[in-house]
Amino acid sequence: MFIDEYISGVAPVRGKILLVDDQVVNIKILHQLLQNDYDIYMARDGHQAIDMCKKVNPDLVLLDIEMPILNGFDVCAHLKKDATTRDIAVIFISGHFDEDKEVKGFTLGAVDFIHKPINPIITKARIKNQLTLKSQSDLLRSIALFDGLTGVANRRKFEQTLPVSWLQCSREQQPLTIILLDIDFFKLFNDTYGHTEGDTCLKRVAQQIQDTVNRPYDLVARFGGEEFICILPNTDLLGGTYVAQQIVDSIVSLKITHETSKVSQYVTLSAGVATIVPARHISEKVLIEAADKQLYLAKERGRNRVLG
Ligand code: GH3
Ligand code: MG
Ligand code: MG
Ligand code: MG
Ligand code: MG
Repeated sequence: MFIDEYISGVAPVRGKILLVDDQVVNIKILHQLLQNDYDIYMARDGHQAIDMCKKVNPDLVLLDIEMPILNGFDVCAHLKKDATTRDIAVIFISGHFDEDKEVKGFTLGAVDFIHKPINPIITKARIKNQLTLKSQSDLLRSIALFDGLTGVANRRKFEQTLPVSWLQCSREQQPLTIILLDIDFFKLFNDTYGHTEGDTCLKRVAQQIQDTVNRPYDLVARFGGEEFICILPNTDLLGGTYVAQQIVDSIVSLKITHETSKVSQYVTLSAGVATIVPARHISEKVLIEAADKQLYLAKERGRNRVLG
């Protein structure tokens, strides 16, 4: 996800709505009401609803409460527990007004309730309001967590993600790898071509790193000025070093001219790689410091290289 998509409006303007009801007739009514304004997806039971949420990432779910096996409350609780579906807005559709049920629904994280038989005009208005709120909070979240210049995750997002990956790898006794990347002689690049060209270079480098590191649980973040950091869960030192070398090679192949660089005629990167099988009693700092040390050595040994 890149912040520019939100700001420039490249992201789809049509909201995505998932309709969940065990009775086809109810889905049909809502579908007819909403199909002209939104992209509509449908699910007939709770399990299907959860799968669809993960697959299509809708903006909003209209969720029936009374369903066999997994009812609407169970589905909502499930969505709110999972970081990948937590931000989807949930509106419950209920057969009749029931105070206790509504309180329960809101406590679980629903944003609204609609009662059957539905009033088409009010339902449409409520849905539109909720989708507006959803897009505003998506925008705020992306501004808070993504770097405004390069579009990759920012330091805050990195600091939120590292403990999650740490815990996950610690539970599974899997290695966790960090790659720290730093552009070589970037001060000279700015001095030679100016700060605006420097910014353009940073964007291209960030995009290239992001394109190279693309497994679902990996993260690429801007760590500081011209430094980037990658989190690679379930990756050992060999795998991490391989990815780092791919990044370093791919930056050279961008052929961004850097005539004052002391290592190449093009912009290059140096990389430090470190791996650990995390445990709760070890601080995450240890891993970053180890990668930083390797990066320092990569610089010292000539730059445009990976050390791990
Ligand atoms: P080294 O190979 O040792 O890493 O040398 P370097 O010149 O890249 O390292 P140094 O830390 O001396 O300089 C980093 C430069 O990155 C200095 C700073 O002006 C530039 N920089 C940091 N953030 C930005 C930015 O947002 N835009 C631009 N254009 N330049 C930036
Ligand atoms: Mg039902
Ligand atoms: Mg630096
Ligand atoms: Mg430096
Ligand atoms: Mg540098």
